[in-house]
Amino acid sequence: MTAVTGGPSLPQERKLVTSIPGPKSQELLARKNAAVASGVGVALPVSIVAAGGGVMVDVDGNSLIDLGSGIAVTGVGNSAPAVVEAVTNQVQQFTHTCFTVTPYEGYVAVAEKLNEVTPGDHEKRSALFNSGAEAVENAIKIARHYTKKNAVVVFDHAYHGRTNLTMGMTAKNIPYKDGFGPFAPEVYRVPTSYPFRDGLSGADAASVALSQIEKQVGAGNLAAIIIEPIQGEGGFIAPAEGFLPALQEWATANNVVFILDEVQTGFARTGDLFAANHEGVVPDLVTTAKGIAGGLPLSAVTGRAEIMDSAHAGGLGGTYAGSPIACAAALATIDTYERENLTERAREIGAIIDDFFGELQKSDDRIGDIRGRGAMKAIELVESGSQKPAAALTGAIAKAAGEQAVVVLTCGTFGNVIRFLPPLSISDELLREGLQVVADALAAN
Ligand code: PLZ
Repeated sequence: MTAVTGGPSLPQERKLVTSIPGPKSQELLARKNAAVASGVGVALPVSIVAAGGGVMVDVDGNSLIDLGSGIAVTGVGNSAPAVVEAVTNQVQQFTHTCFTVTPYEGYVAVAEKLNEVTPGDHEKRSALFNSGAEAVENAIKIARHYTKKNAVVVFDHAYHGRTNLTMGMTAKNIPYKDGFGPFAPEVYRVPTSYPFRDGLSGADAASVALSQIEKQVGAGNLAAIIIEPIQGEGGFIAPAEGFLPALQEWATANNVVFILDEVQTGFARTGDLFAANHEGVVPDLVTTAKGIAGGLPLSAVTGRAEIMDSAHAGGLGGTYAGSPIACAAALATIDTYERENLTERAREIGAIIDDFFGELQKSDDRIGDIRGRGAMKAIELVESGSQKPAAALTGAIAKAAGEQAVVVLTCGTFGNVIRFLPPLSISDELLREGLQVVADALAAN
């Protein structure tokens, strides 16, 4: 097969030329199984050779509709032209120095941009890293250093990463934690707001969480509260209105650093540049990654100058942290969100998904809940006439959609949520076609 160039000029179509996975993808899968550690699983074993707009093309020539964006990363689209150009220019200049050895402008420019666009107009500083987990680890380091306290509060259904500290902060045992302990100490878990299942108002859910924090941890020991404004891997759980502001208020009153983990929700995905903005919540620190750099590995902690500056020189960093290539990509990516008004596009995508499943829900009560914001939407599937999670059905739908050349991801503590995270560069037609394939799979199961 001749090389296919990715980006938005790829034919925007769903096309099946073999069964999925096709023979060449299966060859790669066999090589993968012989060469790659089994712990590194794959959701859909198709071998991708090009991607852009709203499609991914595999080695067998199938063209798949992408409803996952590589887990909320390629918001601007895969191989977005501005990103390709910025990265190409940067690799021709220099590829690496290590910012903490000899600095360069791209890192500083990304920090300036993050300080400008993240929630709140107070004075801020940023520090750059490689992955979401690394950003979360560093946010906790910084909060502990600033407050001189140790404890960290996390929530039911939380996901914060796969490193030792962030694994302990993550709620779900299988597959993230099982057998991988012991975990770091001083991490305490409290109930979240899960309107579909707890039926509580935001204020009531917050008072449950806060009273548990006061009784079991104590503000005098607590360095930070960290929460995803919409929980991602845990099931796209959007808290009831008022929950996040109540947590923030309590944290501020108690000298506790309030951290929002916007690794999955960040950068236009939810119909605003950050999910915090929907309720006017201003975190002390915010962690970002994924959508920040159009597919290149970059993450950040951004927050109040006095908190960020409390760590001594040399206390924060990493060999590749804030790579010049990833920084060039980030500047082009953030500019693209703004230039192409992708927050508006995310809201349009959200409205299409809401309408589509809202209609379907009228005749299929297995769609228990439709939730999320913007282009971060999900359906929670239950057994008919109940709230019992329908995990097997959810898995069957994702599998069937994959076989019909639509990439969808599942999530949720109970494994019964189908999530939609399309690239914001997808067309309405492709999006609707992808949703219809999911609906057909639901009808057939
Ligand atoms: N915080 C809110 O969503 C990453 C992980 C999928 P990394 N989520 C996808 C998997 O199976 O590993 C995530 C997140 C939130 C932190 C992270 C961690 O980001 O870049 O994967 O380390």
